[in-house]
Amino acid sequence: SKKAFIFDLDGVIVDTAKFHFVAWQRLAASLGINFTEKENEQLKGVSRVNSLKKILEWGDKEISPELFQEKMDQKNIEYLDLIKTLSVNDILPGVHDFLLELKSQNQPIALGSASKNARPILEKLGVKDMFDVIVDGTNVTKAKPDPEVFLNACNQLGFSPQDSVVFEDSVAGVQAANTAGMISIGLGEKDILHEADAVFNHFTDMPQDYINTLLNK
Ligand code: B16
Ligand code: MG
Repeated sequence: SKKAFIFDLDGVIVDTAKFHFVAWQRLAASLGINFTEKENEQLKGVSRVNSLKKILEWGDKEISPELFQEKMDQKNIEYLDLIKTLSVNDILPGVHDFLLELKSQNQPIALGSASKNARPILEKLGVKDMFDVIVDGTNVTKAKPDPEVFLNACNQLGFSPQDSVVFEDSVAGVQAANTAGMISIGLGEKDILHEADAVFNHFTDMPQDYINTLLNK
């Protein structure tokens, strides 16, 4: 039987977190704020607006709405510059093979990302056409841990949440999948993503037995 397979983008399909980090760090510095890697961890899966709000909060700084908008634009320009050389070589280990396996079984595939840059990134990676449905930061109003992004994806694919599987690298994303009543699979560290139904370091660590169970084979 079929399931809806929903993938987060940053941290699951491609490691863009390192580029978000550099861009946010430069931006924070321009405001005289020190921004650490630990803080960056908390921004994973968080929208651009909410990320800047958090950085200002941590730096105990207030700025005008005009400057806020300017800083958001500036961050995205930096980020786009950092990711301009992304290519098929940047797809995380095992992702492409797993997508191919799902495709060969005619399993529906969706993207569920907070990023407004999701479509051009999937294009650079050469996998955009493998997605039947793309839900990203341009379609969604409520950010993870709100389940909106994943519910929207499974609705568009015509599946119920119980028959949907979500792959996530962020705590907020795992919580969103759980709240939606979906199967949540964490990609990353077990102690950080302990709320997920299962956690693997990479797709290459996901045993074939486990994949078969997901596919009810
Ligand atoms: P953008 P995901 C999220 O993507 C990132 O994890 C997060 O760090 C970023 O701030 C957010 O997208 C917004 O991205 O600035 O490109 O719109 O993990 O939900 O795929
Ligand atoms: Mg992510």
